Amino acid sequence: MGPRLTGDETALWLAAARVLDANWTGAATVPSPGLYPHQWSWDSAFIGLGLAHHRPDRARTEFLSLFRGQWATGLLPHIVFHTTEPRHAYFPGPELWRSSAHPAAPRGVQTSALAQPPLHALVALRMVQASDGADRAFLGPLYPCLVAQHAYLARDRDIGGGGLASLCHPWESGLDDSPAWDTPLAAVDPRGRTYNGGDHDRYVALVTGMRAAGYRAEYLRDEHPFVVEDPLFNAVYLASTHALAELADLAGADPRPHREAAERIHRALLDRLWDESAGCFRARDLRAGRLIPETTVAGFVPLMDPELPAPVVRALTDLLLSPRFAGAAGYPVPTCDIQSEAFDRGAYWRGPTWANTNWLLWFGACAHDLGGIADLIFGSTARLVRQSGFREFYDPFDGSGRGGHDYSWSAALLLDLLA
Ligand code: 2M8
Repeated sequence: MGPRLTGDETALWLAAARVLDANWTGAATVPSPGLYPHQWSWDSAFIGLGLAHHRPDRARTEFLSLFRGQWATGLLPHIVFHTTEPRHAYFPGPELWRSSAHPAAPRGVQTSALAQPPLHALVALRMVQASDGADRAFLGPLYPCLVAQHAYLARDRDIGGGGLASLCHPWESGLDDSPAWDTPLAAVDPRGRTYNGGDHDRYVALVTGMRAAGYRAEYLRDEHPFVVEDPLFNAVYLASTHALAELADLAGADPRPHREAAERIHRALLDRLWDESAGCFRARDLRAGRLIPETTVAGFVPLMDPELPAPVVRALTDLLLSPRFAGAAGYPVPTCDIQSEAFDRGAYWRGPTWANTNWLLWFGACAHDLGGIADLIFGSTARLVRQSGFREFYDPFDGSGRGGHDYSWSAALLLDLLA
């Protein structure tokens, strides 16, 4: 155990470490036992933050397992499948993606064909900074993989041409059923499929359309019906691009292309996603050609940008602390505007508080020396865990736990917050 902790914090630390130990498969960490039996991309990044304090050797193995799934295009898939045992059935499994049939997909491992928020370079940097030097050796093989991951986003996903990466599926956002996706998703033809009904048919239809087009970038650019630019994804992309420049220095490579890329993403976030009249960032629907009016927690994540202008930071913090978000929630930060019609305190990404979005906002608050907000988020996250355990998500009013139990990222991020 690393940091100096109070007795109560020590108990929390040990409980979090036990969750990570129990969810460790020998090669990676499952997000939650039973519910999610494979490896998810941004879960692994959050888990890496926690493992770096608890088991740095496992943090390295976790990343190497994930990057085994990387495609020749540079795409780092959002799921790397680890088991085919029927008792671990998860839908959609490898049969939906058929990655083995694709020439750019890796051999010997099955994967999805979507991205997730690219937090990995930022986590790799923190792993190296936290380590005694062992991670430097690990950086050699990892650095080119991170560069390829970012190059894929810049080359194949800048569909709007303005410097941001586009999402082609709600699953790529990490906030699957966020109210922000309701309108662009409603425009997708579900093609009569009946898997689980409703949005699920559209989720599957989006994948089968991509698959039928061989996951080609030209199809995504010209024909795919769901294309959005998301402030959370792109803020994480920007933070990781800054980290990539620092990693380049450590790896003896040229940091300048990454600095230039960061400058481009920083400008594009402000030019394309900042809504001055609303005082927040919003997602842009490229097919409808407009900003999506829903205000969600994703709109605050650009606080991770250290160069965000002071008036923008002020507008964001005012809204974050208002009764629409933290001001009315006993356990901030809810995923959706409490005053929105779409808000639902118990429904997944439509209202509850999550440890991982809290961590992103905590990181953003620290980047701007917003000590009060950082403390508020740290305190809320610790209270949630103390009261309800390491759950998947929490009711923002009474803090009761919802969804999966023994959730890896809730445990891992608590370790990082305590450390
Ligand atoms: C959830 O997403 C998966 C699909 O990728 C699902 O709904 O089955 C989301 O919360 C996502 O952000 C997360 O990475 C994944 C595993 O924790 O679960």
